[in-house]
Amino acid sequence: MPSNHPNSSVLLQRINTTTPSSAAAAATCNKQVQNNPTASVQWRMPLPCSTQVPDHVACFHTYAVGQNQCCSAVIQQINAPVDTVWSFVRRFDNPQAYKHFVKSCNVIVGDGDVGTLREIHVISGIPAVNSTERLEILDDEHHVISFSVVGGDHRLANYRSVTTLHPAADGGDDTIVVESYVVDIPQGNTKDETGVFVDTIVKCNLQSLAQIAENLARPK
Ligand code: A8S
Repeated sequence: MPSNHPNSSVLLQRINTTTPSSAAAAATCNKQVQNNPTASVQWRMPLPCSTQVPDHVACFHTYAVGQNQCCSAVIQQINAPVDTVWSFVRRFDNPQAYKHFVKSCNVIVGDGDVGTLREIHVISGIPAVNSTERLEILDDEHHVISFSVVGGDHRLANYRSVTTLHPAADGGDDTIVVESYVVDIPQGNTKDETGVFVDTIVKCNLQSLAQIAENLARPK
């Protein structure tokens, strides 16, 4: 690996996801490292090594993943400026603006700051009814939003996701959206099945986000 690569430390962490390097990965990202040697968590960054993301973005997508958990990421390039895409993504109170599986959303506690709780109801045909979700990060400067699932009638216990936006490196006005998550593997399902299920939902959401933002950004 070339030592002058701007993201070299991050790449190293992504390749070495086993316990010895986990402390380094977490420390670089200012995450708390668990000292319990018997704890069966691995620090993981579920981004492909071929994906060039700024270091501060990569850190947000670093997770402590338990043995019964699944962790993955979806990346979507959108032909619209970051601010346009962010105007949809930041609206914790209005996920249905681009998430087509969401039928309705009500804020039940809070006013849009970290700690705000929303209850969403999903459309029929999905093995879920509703979900209670907590806003964990809302960073308008760095374009980072994160929420966790804290209740509801569905199979995705302990779901937590982080979505970041950054401008595409290859010029133009494109935005790169990175959405990663960690979730418990439901009883009766494999890690692969869980990953396919959740990746599909996240991909649908990001494709819909792309369509809406590109439509708004397109010259009339
Ligand atoms: C999101 C991401 C996900 C949403 C999942 C993965 C969910 O809303 C749906 C089906 C489920 O089984 C779980 O960003 C849950 O919203 C569509 C109800 C949480």
